[in-house]
Amino acid sequence: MENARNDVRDGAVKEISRTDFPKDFVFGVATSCYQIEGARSEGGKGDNIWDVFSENKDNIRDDSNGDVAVDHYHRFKEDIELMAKLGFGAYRFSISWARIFPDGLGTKVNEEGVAFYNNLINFMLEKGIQPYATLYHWDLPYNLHSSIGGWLSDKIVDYFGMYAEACFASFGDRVKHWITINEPLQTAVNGYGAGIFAPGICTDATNEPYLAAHHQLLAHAAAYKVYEEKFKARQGGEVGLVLDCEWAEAFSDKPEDEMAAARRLDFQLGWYLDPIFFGDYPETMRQRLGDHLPKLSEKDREHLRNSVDFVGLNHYTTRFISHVETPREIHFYQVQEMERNETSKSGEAIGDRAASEWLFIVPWGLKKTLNYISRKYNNPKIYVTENGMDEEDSELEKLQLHERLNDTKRVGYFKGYLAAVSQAIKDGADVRGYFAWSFLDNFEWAQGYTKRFGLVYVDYKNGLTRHPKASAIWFSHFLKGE
Ligand code: PNW
Repeated sequence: MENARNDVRDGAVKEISRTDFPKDFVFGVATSCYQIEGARSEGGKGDNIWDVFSENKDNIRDDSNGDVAVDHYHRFKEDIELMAKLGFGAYRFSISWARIFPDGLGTKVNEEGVAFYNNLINFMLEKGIQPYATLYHWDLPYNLHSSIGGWLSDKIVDYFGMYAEACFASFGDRVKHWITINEPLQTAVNGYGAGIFAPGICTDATNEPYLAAHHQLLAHAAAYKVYEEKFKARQGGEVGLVLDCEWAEAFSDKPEDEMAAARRLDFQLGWYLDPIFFGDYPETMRQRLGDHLPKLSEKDREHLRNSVDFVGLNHYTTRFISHVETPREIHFYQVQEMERNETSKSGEAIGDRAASEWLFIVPWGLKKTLNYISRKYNNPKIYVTENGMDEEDSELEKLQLHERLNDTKRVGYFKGYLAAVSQAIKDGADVRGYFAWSFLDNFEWAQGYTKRFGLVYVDYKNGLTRHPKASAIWFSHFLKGE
């Protein structure tokens, strides 16, 4: 057991090279529109829930917002050129729903919004970069929130279907990899439970997160169905869902800790993948949540069944999980009857910490997560759609620019995690690609600009200029086999 962990532990990493991966393995970088685009009211865009959520300064740590963000809307050519120069073959970006349908209602496509993404996609292809497009990365058109209650309403399913259809019709001749929804868990738990993400709802955390998740699943299935029925034969692309999952390592070999760790994985991945691969929510969730967990009708099950061509995994970190007896509360974390630990039973830290308090550097956790998905869900095609670490802006502020760019810890992170991916492939997991989060420093949601996840430094105080960090240069050498 210890050995299995040590082989990819940070610091003990053998040099990883491009040849450790299959020839056609895809390497890319990832971003999302609200975090980078800016241009809040340009090009006919409507407001989304993050535009409005960030107007309340209490919601964002540095009182900031994405009104300008890193101005990718106006600088996309420079950004794509840099990506190409570094040698990345793919780019995972997201489409702003409110640029395509400003009020979300799906009545009239906003042609200016379509034009922006056409330009972006065409420029990527011109530079030899394959587009991986996410339809929903947390930025619901505000009108769909205020008029119908957003993800709490079953009406959202049809609206999302219409939006997906418009995107497939407009961009599907060139985009061959689609992600319907990014991390439905975060939207459900933080958007509709804890209220720390838009739309900031925390009125009924015993029911609403599960309802919001349910509707996201059905919306995903609706989009998958539209693609299958109307576009797949002609366009030949694939559609997947992106889930976030930190690895859950049992705190001890006591059966109750092992069961708690297994339960933790059910509450992260099984919540979404069990309905898709096995036809229902995990039994562990049903037992604990009872009627708080919505029921899937026969029709829902039929739509959901096998509704992914690939599984997208966003993975950042790992925790030890131990069993705790908790009073029967329905809140997402308590109801799992577990506790997350940052140190092992023998008191050893699970890994070095990055800037975010939840992010510990534990490469072996990615290998285990990939192997788990592969074994449990009959070896689906997997893309690692996000993986990366952050640094604290206020710490970097104390340094000269050239020192800020010397992100050796991040280089170590990528080496370790890439080695873990290559080991999972050797173990038999069908991993097809890897996307580093994030291409650029950007708006880190409730943390504003205080956390930097980029391979490329953005100088917020000097005209938003871009400066590749050591990790970007390292990646570039890695990709070119140097
Ligand atoms: C992702 N966790 O969210 C998002 O997709 C990105 O938009 C975001 O910028 C990035 O990670 C960094 O935070 C996460 O609890 C949410 O392990 C939760 C976790 C990790 C990532």
